[in-house]
Amino acid sequence: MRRAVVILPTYNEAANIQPLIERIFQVAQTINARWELHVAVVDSDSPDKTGQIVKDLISQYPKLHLITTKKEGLGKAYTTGFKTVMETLQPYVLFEMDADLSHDPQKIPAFLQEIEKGADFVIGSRYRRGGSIPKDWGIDRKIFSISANLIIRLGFMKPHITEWTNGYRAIKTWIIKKVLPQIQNYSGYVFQVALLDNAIKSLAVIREVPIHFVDRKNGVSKINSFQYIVQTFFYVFTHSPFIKYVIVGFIGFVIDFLFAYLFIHFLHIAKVLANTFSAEIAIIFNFLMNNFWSFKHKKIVGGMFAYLKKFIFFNVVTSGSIIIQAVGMAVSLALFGDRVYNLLNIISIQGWIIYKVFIIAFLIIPYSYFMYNKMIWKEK
Ligand SMILES: Nc1nc2c(ncn2[C@@H]2O[C@H](COP(=O)(O)OP(=O)(O)O)[C@@H](O)[C@H]2O)c(=O)[nH]1
Ligand SMILES: [Mg+2]
Repeated sequence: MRRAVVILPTYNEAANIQPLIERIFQVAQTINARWELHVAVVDSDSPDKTGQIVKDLISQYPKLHLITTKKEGLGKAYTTGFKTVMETLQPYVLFEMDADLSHDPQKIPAFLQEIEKGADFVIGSRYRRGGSIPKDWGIDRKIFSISANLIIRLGFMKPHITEWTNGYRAIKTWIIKKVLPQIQNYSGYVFQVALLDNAIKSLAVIREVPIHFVDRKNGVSKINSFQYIVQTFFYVFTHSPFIKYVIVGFIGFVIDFLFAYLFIHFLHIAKVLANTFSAEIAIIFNFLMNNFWSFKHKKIVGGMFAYLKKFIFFNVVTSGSIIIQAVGMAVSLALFGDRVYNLLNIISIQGWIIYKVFIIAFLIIPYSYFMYNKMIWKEK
């Protein structure tokens, strides 16, 4: 029999915690005999005595546990909970669930079913078909939640993962063990994004089940929206391989120009040769930066020979972009003409510059990113 432990972080959930625990243990009676369900409440010393309510319920529910922590934010509560539960209960799966009745325990069997089918990390998604956010949310809250998830999805180039921020999940213990060192410094709500990001980078099999999110009826939300938005965007910006790859590409472009200029004006090397050298320097820079920064979670292994092989591939992929540039430019010139555009009658700009920007943004960047992920920094 495998053990699943539902971790419920609480801060002032006195009005919600008892009905929630009762509902979870009702569901526990209906799940198949392969699973044994426990509940661990991680209470940050709530002044409203949430902890005491849980303590009083333990005699009635032997599979209920209470962990008490200081008030240090949601992320810290979860990491403390994970560690304690892994040491004391040897779970196979850990659940995250809000304790304000926003997450329906009836969904637990659906999560376990996905685990049994081979998932390592099951996300309860409000944005998958069949899931929902509350109808009565104000338009501002709807726009905020939808766009935040969309931006994270695109920032990480993982469009098939529809939900990053919600905390109803089932996660196999090995993943938590593996990513704990990377996530334990995220004390706030951004912890949820960091946990999923690290699980993906650990090659966890991710699945989603649709959920209906219900607004809390008792108590108040503890989220600090402003801090949350800032931390989330900062996290995506500093951890997205795609954004790093774009930054590296841009710096590589500047390096190419600088060296070409240097070679031509100071070393008086012929222009064609100078540009060939500068391009190769930029290519070497891009290769190293992508390997040790953008795609460092999939760094090349296997010594000098493996590096050399991948570096040659890298040059082949880069040659591909030169061909795309050439064909793209020829097609653009033929379609739109070799002419000057007057933008709002303020500045005039040569057509080829506009075409080049579009070719780089919509063809070269996606092409190279796709090829790097498929040929050079493959998931192992
Ligand atoms: N232990 C603990 N739980 C927290 C803390 N902050 C939030 N929670 C719990 O995390 C869950 C989600 O928080 P909530 O305030 O409902 O956030 P919202 O749903 O995003 O508005 C609830 O069960 C909270 O009680 C904290 O600092 N410590
Ligand atoms: Mg809530």
